Amino acid sequence: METSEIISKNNVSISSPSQEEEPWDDEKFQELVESLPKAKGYYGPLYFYQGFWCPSFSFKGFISFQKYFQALDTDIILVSMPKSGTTWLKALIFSIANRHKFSLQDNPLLNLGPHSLVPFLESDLYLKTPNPNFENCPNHPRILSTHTPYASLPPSIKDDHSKCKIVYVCRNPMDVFISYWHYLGKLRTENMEPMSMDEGFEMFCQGIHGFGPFSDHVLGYWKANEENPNKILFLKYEDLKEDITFHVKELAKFLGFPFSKEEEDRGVVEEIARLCSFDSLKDLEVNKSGKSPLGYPNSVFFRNGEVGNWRNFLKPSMVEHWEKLLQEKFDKSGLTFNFSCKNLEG
Ligand code: PAP
Repeated sequence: METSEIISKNNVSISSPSQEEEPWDDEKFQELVESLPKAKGYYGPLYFYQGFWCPSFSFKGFISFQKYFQALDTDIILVSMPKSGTTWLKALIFSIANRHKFSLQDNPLLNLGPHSLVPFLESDLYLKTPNPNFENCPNHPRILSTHTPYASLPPSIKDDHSKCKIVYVCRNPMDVFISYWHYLGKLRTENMEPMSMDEGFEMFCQGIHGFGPFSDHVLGYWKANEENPNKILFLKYEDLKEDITFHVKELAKFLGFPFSKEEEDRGVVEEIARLCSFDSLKDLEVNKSGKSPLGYPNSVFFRNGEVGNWRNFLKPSMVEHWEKLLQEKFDKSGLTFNFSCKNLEG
């Protein structure tokens, strides 16, 4: 069933939560869960809520995050679809914002994974408690991360008065799917039902995947960036790969920590880019043998970090089908991805 059909069938509306609402008890939460459309998902069940598919394991965390999170003007909120460059951006933003606190040789990234330094809101901080103690946040100013679609962000982040910054990173959906597929393959347990890549791909195309549909997620932030470019920075993984120095400088400027001429002359921009590069992070002991706050091996966040790796896995017929669907969605937005099948066979 298409997501749009599910939306109309279940009369799902996208509403912002009110801060005055009663705190949620378990019973109310269970009632909500029971009322929601559900899908199998290729890594555990998904619940359809406010127009997106939320992984069941982070649903409670998401509800608490949306209801109770109070943004500070100094907050930096990193948002992404899973597998779009979250780990990379966590490392970059952390290093840019904290570069005056320690030298690069003492950067905590050398001993802690990016996910330990920049926690997820719904699937880490609010997953553990509806009232996280931000005093324990591993970074100041607070750099926090979420996969939540724009329409469902807590009001305190989107508020006209809020001066917090949002950095959004997106990636070619074909690479997102392939990255996701390998990631979940590594985390799958024996008691999960097997699923073929064709079946997983079909679900992704229909928007039935964690925080999907992809197009709604990306377009939500694309439009928000068009309306408010000083608050929301929209980045593409592929653009960072092409010119990381330029984007590190842009990121620093946007966040309000621009590099001085003296820093640029000393090569600080290049040093940060190098430290946060795929090869450098992947080879750190902490990312080879350490664990993320959710207990996943850090190594699952580093596969090959390539652009266009999907060409090794997807058949032209699969790409053609999905490309048509995406083109309809992105048609007038001005946002494009490279779906060229050059190098594909069969
Ligand atoms: P998350 O949203 O679950 O945290 P995320 O970090 O977005 O995951 O995705 C991991 C992808 O980013 C992997 O892509 P791949 O499967 O296509 O290889 C991973 O390799 C890539 N990645 C991780 N760190 C970096 C980095 N420093 N530079 C470039 N790509 C990276």
